[in-house]
Amino acid sequence: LRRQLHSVGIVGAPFSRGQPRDGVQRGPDVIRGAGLVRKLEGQDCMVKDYGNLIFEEVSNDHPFGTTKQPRAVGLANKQVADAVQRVKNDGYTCVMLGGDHSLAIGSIHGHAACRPELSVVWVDAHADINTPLTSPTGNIHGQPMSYLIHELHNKIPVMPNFSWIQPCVTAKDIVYIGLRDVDPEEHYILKHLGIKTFSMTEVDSLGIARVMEQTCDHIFSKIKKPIHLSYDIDALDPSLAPATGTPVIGGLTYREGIYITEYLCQTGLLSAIDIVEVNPKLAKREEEAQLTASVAVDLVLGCFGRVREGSHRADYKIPEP
Ligand code: 4U7
Ligand code: MN
Ligand code: MN
Ligand code: MN
Repeated sequence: LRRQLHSVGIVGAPFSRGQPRDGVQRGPDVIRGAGLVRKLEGQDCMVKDYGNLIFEEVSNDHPFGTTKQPRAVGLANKQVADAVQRVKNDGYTCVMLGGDHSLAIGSIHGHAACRPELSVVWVDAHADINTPLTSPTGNIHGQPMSYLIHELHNKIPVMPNFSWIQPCVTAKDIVYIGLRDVDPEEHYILKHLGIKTFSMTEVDSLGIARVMEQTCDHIFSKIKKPIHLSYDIDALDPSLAPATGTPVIGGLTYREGIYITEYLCQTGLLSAIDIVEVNPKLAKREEEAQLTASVAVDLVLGCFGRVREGSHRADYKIPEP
C-alpha cells in the first residue's frame, strides 16, 4: 500500500534566448540527471515526465528597440504556456525546468489560464520586473514579471510574438524573496506598485522563518489562492549554485533555500513551480555543475514533502522477530 502524497508533472524547457549565455538550455537534462524523478518517486510522489519541449529556430529575430530575440522568446513561451496548461488540466502540480527565467512568462500565463486567481512567490537575487523600456540589458530574462502584472499593462509596448500575452497577476498577490541586485528602475516599480519584498537584508534581520510567515500572511490576507513558486537558482549563494548566468554574492544558504520550499509545501497550495537559470556550461569544473543541479533537485524535493526530520508511511510497523 503506497500512499501517493503528491502528483508531479515535469516539463523541460531547454531554452536560452532570454539571455546571452549558452548552456542554460541544458538545465532540464542536468537536473533530471541528478536523479529528480527517482528521488521524487522515492518519497512516494506520482511522477509524470512530459519530456522536453522542442523549440524551433526563429530567423531574422532582430532586436525590438533594445529588447533581444523577442520573436524566439514570445514563441517559446507560448509553447510553455500550452504545456503548463495541459499538465494542470491533467491534475498535476507542474514543475517547469528551465531554461532561462524568461520562461516564467509562459509558465505563469499557462498556470493562470487554469487557475485565474494566483499568488506568485518569486525567489531570486533579481526582481526580473524591467519593462522593455527600462531594461539596461535588453535581456528578456530580466523582464518576465513586467508582462504579467495588470498594473504595468500600459507600460508594455506591442512586440512581435507577444500579442497572446495578457496580464494575469495583481501586484498585491506577489512576494519576492532573496533580492540583492535590483536595478533603480525596478526598485521604483516595486515601490510604486507596493509589491511585498524580502530582500537579503530582511532575510538577515527577520530570519527565514519570519520571512515565510509574513510571506504567507501577505498572500493569504483574503482568500487562499494557489501558489506559483518561481525559483531562480541564483537566489542561492553562488557557493552553492555556481553554475548560473548572473550569480550575485551574498545569497540564500542551503538551509534558507530549502526552508522556503518546505514551508510552501505545508501550505498545501503549491500548484506550479519553476526551477530556472541552471547553466552547467558556466561551471568551472564538473563538480560545480553537479552541485548546482543537485541543489536544484533538493529544492523540488522540498516542494513535494521532503522534510529534514525524516518521515514514514502511515501504515509502518516495526518488524517483529
Ligand atoms: B535573472 C538585470 F540589468 N536586472 O535586467 C537585467 F542586472 O532571471 C539582470 O534573474 C537580470 O537571472 C537577471 O538584465 C535575470 C541586469
Ligand atoms: Mn536571478
Ligand atoms: Mn530570475
Ligand atoms: Mn541569473
